[in-house]
Amino acid sequence: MDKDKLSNIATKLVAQNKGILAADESNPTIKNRFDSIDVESTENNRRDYRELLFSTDGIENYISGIILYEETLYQKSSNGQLLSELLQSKDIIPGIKVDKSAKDFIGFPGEKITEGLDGLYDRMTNYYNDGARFSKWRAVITIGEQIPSSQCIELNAILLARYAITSQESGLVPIVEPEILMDGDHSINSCYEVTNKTLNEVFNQLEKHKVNLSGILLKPNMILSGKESPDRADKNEVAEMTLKCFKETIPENVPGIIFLSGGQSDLESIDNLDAINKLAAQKGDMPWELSFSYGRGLQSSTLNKWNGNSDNYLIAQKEFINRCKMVSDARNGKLS
Ligand code: 5MM
Repeated sequence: MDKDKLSNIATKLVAQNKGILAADESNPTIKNRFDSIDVESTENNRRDYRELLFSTDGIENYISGIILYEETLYQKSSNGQLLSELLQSKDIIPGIKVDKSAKDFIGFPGEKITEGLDGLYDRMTNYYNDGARFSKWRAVITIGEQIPSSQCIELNAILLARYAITSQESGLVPIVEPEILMDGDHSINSCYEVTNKTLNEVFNQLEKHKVNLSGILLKPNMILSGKESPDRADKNEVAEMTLKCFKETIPENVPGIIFLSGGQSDLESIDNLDAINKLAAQKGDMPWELSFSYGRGLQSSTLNKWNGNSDNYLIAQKEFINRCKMVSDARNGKLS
């Protein structure tokens, strides 16, 4: 494991103006997205849609890296070029989702635990040889009646730490993603408390398992009210609470925080990112880059414009580049 190499990649992924596109939907998830526009989730359709995104002119000005699902790493574009090589030719770094998804946490109803440690080092070594330079593992924490349990937080944190050290050993920068879901009617204070507890435990385990913090990126949720909360906090409160929580929990040598968009609408996720960066600039003492690793926040409007119809290709690409620029402006706190 070359420490400098890892931290150089991590730093490049959160370069000014830039962030990450999460295009690593597993097959069940992309099927849900395609169902919403009535498109069948075949291997070709998944390839066509992702090729549309990746080949959009100019995205390299806003996108530093793209997280791929394993299938996509080995797919070729319509003119026979590997999609990962298409990305490299634009100086976009290919990454890979390596977890095997969140499964029911047996004995703890309503909670999930992420699987995927078996054979992980060998898989990641192969991904490195096939061009990937970073990886991602997502843990999911649910807020509800009597949950999350401390067992769920602790075990997910241990698994994130084992994943992260294994990833660094294989040469891939780990993106550590503990997502507190926004499903439910909880208050912003509950989200703050659960996120605080979870991030503390995640960094406790990362340190115990000897993960080099300057060679990771953290992919957390923002501090938000639950989706069904009757009294949802506005973007200014979201920004205040998010930065307060991070100052209390995230070590200064982590180079970057790349938010997920979660269950927010795409515009809400962009507005909140902008408010967070505006406040960070005002405060002036944030040690980490505050960027994005958006899936739905970047893709939703493009997916709808495409609608599975090749006649809409250019219109969809135009939508995508506009959305990339907007999210990049928000990442700089410069959304007008
Ligand atoms: C793009 O979706 C990723 C994979 O999800 P599944 O394992 O459920 O298929 C997901 O991890 C994603 O990277 C993050 O949730 C961020 O995406 P959003 O849409 O929340 O920004």
